[in-house]
Amino acid sequence: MSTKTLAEGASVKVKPAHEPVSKSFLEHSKIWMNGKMVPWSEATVHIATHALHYATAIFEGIRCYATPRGPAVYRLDRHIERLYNSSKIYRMEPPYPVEELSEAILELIRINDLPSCYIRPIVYRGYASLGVNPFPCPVDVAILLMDWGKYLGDDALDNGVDVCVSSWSRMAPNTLPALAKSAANYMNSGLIKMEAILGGFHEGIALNHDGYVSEGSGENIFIVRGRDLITPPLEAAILPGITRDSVMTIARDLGYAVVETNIPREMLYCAEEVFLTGTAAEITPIRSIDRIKIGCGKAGPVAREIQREFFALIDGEREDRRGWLTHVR
Ligand code: PPE
Repeated sequence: MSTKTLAEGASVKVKPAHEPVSKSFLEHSKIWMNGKMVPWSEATVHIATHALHYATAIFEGIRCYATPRGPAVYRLDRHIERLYNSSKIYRMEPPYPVEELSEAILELIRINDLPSCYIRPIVYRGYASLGVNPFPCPVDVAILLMDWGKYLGDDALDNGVDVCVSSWSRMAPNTLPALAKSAANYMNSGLIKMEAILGGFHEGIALNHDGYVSEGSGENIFIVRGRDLITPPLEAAILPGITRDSVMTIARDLGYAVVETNIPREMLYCAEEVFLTGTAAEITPIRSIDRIKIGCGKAGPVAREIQREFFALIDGEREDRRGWLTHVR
């Protein structure tokens, strides 16, 4: 646990996402596949799997945190709801009731006896026949547990990251639905991410089809202006992030005004603070954009305040008033 002192003297503790679980441990873990607990080595798919050729897959990324009351899944219901909604959009709803899939996640964590982990449920078109038409192929479901430390680097939460505005845009409306967390959308994310890495940045921010700020390759984005927290609206081709929703709720509780509106690119450069949100990225401050220093060039006080509230729930320092944690045991 690292402790940072802000200019104003407030002490901020940022908890690591979870204790690391070794790769070899995970490779001996069980994976849930179509209702069965399967050893890691046997959880394979055929090369003719439809999803491999046509990206016919929907997935989620969920964190299970180590809390004082044992492992707890963060906002499980909302993630499952988004998984089913994404699947509905693509006419490939999982052949299991919501409750069964939620329980399967909890059971998998129990069976693998993990204190914390990153959960990756995936719904995909399996093997029947190739060709664009997905209908003949079965809808298969799997749940994989992984270890995922800090998404954008070990010190990202404390020190912030350097990002660029990507030359790639997010999907235009009527192309690929941005509200669905589909594998296909991540080909776009991959282009944004590779360009950023090759340019020496931690992450890339994409604009949308109209040239307004959309989101990072795997995160939503917020800017701070005084007591206002501004974030692009759903129609800016963003994934409706669950961390985004948590941050908006926490910020309102703290007395900030949350505004969902189009953000012109240049507003990023002049913001007092900019930060990214996501399950993997949690709340990651941005210290520079296109090599222009943002605010004081380090994690700003608003991002730190929201981080503190976010982790206070997980650390058991705040009561879980909204039922955001599902305890595994
Ligand atoms: N936008 C995108 C494009 C995105 O991928 C994520 C999550 C978000 C916003 C934030 O959504 P939420 O997690 O519900 O707050 N990205 C996942 C990681 C992507 C990856 O596999 O890499 C995640 O954070 O789990």
